[in-house]
Amino acid sequence: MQSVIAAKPEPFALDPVRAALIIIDMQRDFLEPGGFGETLGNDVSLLQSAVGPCQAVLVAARAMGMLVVHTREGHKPDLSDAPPAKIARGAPSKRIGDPGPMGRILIQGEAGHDIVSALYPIAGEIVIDKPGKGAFYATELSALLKDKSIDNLLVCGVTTEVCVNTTVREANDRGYRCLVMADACASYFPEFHEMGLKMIAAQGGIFGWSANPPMAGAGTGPSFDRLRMRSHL
Ligand code: TIU
Repeated sequence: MQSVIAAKPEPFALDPVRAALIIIDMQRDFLEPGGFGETLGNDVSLLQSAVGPCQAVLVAARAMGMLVVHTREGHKPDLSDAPPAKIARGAPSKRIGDPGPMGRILIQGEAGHDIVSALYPIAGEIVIDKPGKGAFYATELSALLKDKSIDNLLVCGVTTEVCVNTTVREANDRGYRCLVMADACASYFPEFHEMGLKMIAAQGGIFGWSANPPMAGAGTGPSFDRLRMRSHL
């Protein structure tokens, strides 16, 4: 059943059979103290605002039988997929691969690399491990979506202007229609969150659409319409 979601710059027609929900990098390394986000000098508590709205979107997507994809940014234990320029960047308190309170920073298999418990994947959902900011670079995501004839993506997660934006730009160039769930994204920089969303929907939707997800705890239903989607901006 097709839904029409209130969105910027115009309503977004959603056919759940041809759509996937992509939840970007809702990992302990970004959301909890002691992980990669904090080593970069960020206040990780700023990302908590996305958890409830992501849960609401996830509940709705599961109720609609939509394909759900979770992504995780991180690297192999031997760092063979971590560009030296990425490891050397900035002046973090700990570098990628260094030991931290949640295990080695941004390394696959460590506690910090895992998805936060509130949004943990269930059986049948797909987890994509990505070495870059975009979910398409050096991953199996393109092949997976093509195999399932999916050409519409609902995107949420963190951070708005980094991995969410990069993924939406990659997806847009590959022909996907992307709807970014505004309140279900967050940034360490509130002004970048706002501008990151505006950049996507400006110029008639140059990279995609933006909308607000259903209110957290709004319940389940067969379509996003019934979950009282709110227009963004
Ligand atoms: N630093 C920052 O804002 N983000 C990242 O490094 N990765 C993601 O956004 N996932």
